[in-house]
Amino acid sequence: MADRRFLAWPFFEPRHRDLANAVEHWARENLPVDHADADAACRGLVAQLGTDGWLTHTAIDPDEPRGIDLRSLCLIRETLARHDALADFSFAMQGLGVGAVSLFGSQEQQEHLRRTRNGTAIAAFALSEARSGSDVANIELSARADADGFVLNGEKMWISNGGIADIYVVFARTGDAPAAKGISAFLVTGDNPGIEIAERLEVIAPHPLARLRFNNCRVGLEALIGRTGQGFKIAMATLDVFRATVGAAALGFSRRALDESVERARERKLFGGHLSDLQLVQGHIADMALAIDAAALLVYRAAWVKDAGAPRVSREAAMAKLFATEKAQEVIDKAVQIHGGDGVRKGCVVESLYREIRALRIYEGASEVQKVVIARDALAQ
Ligand code: COS
Repeated sequence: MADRRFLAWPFFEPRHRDLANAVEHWARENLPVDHADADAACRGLVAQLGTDGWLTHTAIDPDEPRGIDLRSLCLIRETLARHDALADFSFAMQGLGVGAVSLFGSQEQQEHLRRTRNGTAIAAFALSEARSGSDVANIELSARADADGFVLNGEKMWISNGGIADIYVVFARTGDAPAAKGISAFLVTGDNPGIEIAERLEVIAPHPLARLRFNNCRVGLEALIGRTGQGFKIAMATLDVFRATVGAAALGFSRRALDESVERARERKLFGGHLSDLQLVQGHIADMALAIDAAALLVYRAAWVKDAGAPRVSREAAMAKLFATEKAQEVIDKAVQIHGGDGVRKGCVVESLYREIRALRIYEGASEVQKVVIARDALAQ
């Protein structure tokens, strides 16, 4: 059972503590699911998370557009991640996928959120390209304006939920303005005949992931999110909200790694005592517990600052994501060490955590990008 004393921290309101308890209860009843077929698992998870109401936290309510509560998102992500990485993935993508619609969408576009919030539509965020993952200002996928709207041509890479999504938010180059100023955001439905799954991508921690090809993909004027040329800022503002939640997922993985390690250290007998009697092992456990609390402080600080109405949380979000994901990698590595041979054995919880954590240091802004954001902020003060 993970340490839950953090719930007493002043970042939270009583409703957050109730939410954390409710989602913990739900996760214990329903997770983990079978991962043998990742597409089927994710479809099932989105449907169930929708039916049971959890996805209402991922996007704004079109009837009462009040904004996204970031502390709730983080609490749900860390709890789901502690029980099942695919459940966390499915939940998270429903938020990031249509994050731009929650934040900048028209009333008509926000109607789509009814379906992502009830789990009947799967969402995806199509920003990265083969030659522009970190360097977003360099994206090449083109959106040419014509009489009826726009025609998209080009490719997107590393698109989570690619292949199973019903709604994509796609960032493309419109007009002649250079770099960041020439990018716009579009809402494209998965049934558009101009979207093709060029390749399904297999990774160390399997989840639906694809390279997408846009082949004369036609969208109407109503597909444009915000105005032309605003796409870069829309992407950055969306990432500012969701990056702290990546830190929260890493925190969930870390907490699970610590729980597994404590159990192992208490049970495993060697040298006439228990693993937990060895001071070097105690040193590992102490490092893990310390990293977890420090990461949690940064994650919930970022969420609290955002919920308190800060106009921009780039710095706080970058610190939370950077620290929580990098430390989770170290925490999980120690957990593998404490488990010895079992730690690298398929089927062992810490073996899967070791694979699951790696991508979090890359996606939604690699650790190096977070350092750029933090350093630019410090230098600008
Ligand atoms: N919110 C609002 N506006 C922002 C912003 C933010 N968080 N960050 C930057 N902007 C604005 C800047 O103010 C600037 O506007 P002006 O030209 O009006 O001054 C404009 O956007 C360009 O910003 P900047 O010059 O900082 O852009 P760079 O090309 O140097 O990019 C980084 C900066 C590297 C931080 C950015 O490209 C980035 O975050 N990359 C990683 C992307 C990512 O997460 N990819 C993963 C995809 S999802 S799996």
